Amino acid sequence: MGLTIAQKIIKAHLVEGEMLAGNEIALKIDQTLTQDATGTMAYLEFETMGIDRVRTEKSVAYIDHNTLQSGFENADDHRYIQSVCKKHGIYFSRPGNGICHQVHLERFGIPGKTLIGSDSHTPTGGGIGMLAMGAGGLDVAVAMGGGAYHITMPKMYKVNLTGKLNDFVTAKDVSLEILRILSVKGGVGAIIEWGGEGVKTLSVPERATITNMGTELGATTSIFPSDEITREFLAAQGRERDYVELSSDADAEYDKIIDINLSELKPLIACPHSPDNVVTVESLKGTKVDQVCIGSCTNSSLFDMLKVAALLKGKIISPFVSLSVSPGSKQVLSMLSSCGALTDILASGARLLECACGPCIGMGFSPNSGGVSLRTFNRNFEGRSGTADGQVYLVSPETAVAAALTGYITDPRELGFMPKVEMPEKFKIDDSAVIEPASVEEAANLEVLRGPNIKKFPDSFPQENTLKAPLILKVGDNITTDHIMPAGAKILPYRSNIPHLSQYCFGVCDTTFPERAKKAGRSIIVGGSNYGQGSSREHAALVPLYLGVRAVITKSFARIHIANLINAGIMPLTFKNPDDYDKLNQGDELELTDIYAGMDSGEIKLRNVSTGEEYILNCSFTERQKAILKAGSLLAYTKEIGE
Ligand code: MIC
Ligand code: SF4
Repeated sequence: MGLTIAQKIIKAHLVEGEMLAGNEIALKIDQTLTQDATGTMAYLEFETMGIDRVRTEKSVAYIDHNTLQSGFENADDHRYIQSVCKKHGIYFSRPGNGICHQVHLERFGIPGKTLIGSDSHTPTGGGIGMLAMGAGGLDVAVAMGGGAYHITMPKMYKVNLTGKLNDFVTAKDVSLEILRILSVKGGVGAIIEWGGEGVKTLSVPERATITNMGTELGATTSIFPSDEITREFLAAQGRERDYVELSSDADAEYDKIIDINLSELKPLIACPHSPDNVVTVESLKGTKVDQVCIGSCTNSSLFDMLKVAALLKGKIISPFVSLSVSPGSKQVLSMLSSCGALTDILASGARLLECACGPCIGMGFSPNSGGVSLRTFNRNFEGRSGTADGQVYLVSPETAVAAALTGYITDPRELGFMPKVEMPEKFKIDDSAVIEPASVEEAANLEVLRGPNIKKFPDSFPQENTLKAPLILKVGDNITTDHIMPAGAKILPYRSNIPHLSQYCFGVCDTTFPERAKKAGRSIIVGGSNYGQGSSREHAALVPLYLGVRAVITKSFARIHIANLINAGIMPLTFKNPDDYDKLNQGDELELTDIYAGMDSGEIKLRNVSTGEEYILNCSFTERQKAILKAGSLLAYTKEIGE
């Protein structure tokens, strides 16, 4: 049987396990990336492992999430990351150099290589045929130390593209269409390969928009073939040597095939508060808009920005709308500036923000109360914008410009003529904002600089055979990591300070949770399906751990979050009968007995002490996962086995 693109890369990197969907496999990781909001924790974990120098082919640390440095906290964390990088062999991309995924695609990504990043949108690299996956910080730390990355061997889905996008219909609309078809749970346990004749009509930045947003499907990753278009992109980045051709075999088999005819797509929009809440832009025509944001790792390429500039040229935005534009990288910004496109953007009345995540992670530019904000981003989870009742819609850059000009949700096709935008033959190459690590000799004498914001890592608790604890919080379906551990300008500076962060845990759902959990000492959370979707932040496991959470029982989990829970030593369990979810109430006293035997048999008994009822919970832990839970955490386990 032939192989898919992902299967070929997996085969070439397999260090353990069998390539059968559902089996645990371990992969050799060629490259890693971190960003500042997850990076401090990842490097603290790396340091605990006592390894002098990273063992990957290339590891890069980006500072892009919290670049405001509104107090010493972030400035200290950035200085810490920079000093760790210098000492341990990691490249350091300075604040201002751009968003990790955009810069990595431009300067470091290589087709056919494996990449894991402590950020859920790492699959952006799939746009050039990398097997790129989001992971928790600890998994990235282990990979930097040369350890393998463990995942469940995914199923293979294929999206077969035919036709060609019409003017004003974009790669973002393709992403929204697949979300409409599959939903935010539809990609769980799968890798999505994009193929078919239509692929040849999509440039690398368009492909990267699609693989970036594949994260919102819950997919392990998404990937495009590496072809002539990839070669041209790499050559334009001065990296033709990194090109390898990659395609699936003609007889490769897929678990699901979805057909999309690009020619038939219309401009789409995701309504609050979920990326799969998708309708056509024309169906919302006339809705008043307060704010428009263009940027984020989904839509901040030079290609996107040049289209925005061409559409804004000679026009002035509506006086009732505020428009922000954040180019994805220093390369994008400097090229926009040298060709004059930046002037067209600014002349329209737009505000230029730094080349960083910015409003996407709630770092400023929050909408007014109840305000309607159209964003070219990938997530519109409740409260993520920083305004609790903000109404965030996800759109393409073209739809964003149409709304900024008219003040209302407007089908961009009404703008009339779409100016032609070409990809440059050569990008402007200037890597001066990437600081190289020190040589081995030099590194030995370097000091790592730590600030007072870096607090102790929470203690881990080896899993005991019985767990008796109250059901401290019951939540519904599709709980995101933004619910569990919110981000935003007020909280993000404390990503290396778990005690401080803990005050905000589950704040969107229940502000009394942190106090109640602390008082209970140890506790259990119950959730619905797709619990923990969204970000890769391991803080969504570490903070509950700090507050005493010992087990989370749900209908189902999102991939990265379940790994983070296990790594932190919190037991993730699912209801054998999903209807039992309805029989549990917040405040019930719960008891799990014979946990060790249950881990082996795959079923653990849950007794509701308050009602006397009993239920069966599923757990399908691998031997390694059982050992991690029994040791108390992945770090404790790694130390135990002396990896
Ligand atoms: C996000 O988009 O939610 C983030 C912020 O980039 C996160 C990482 C984080 O929480 O630091 C992600 O997607 O993994
Ligand atoms: Fe940054 Fe937003 Fe992309 Fe996350 S989704 S990496 S916050 S731009």
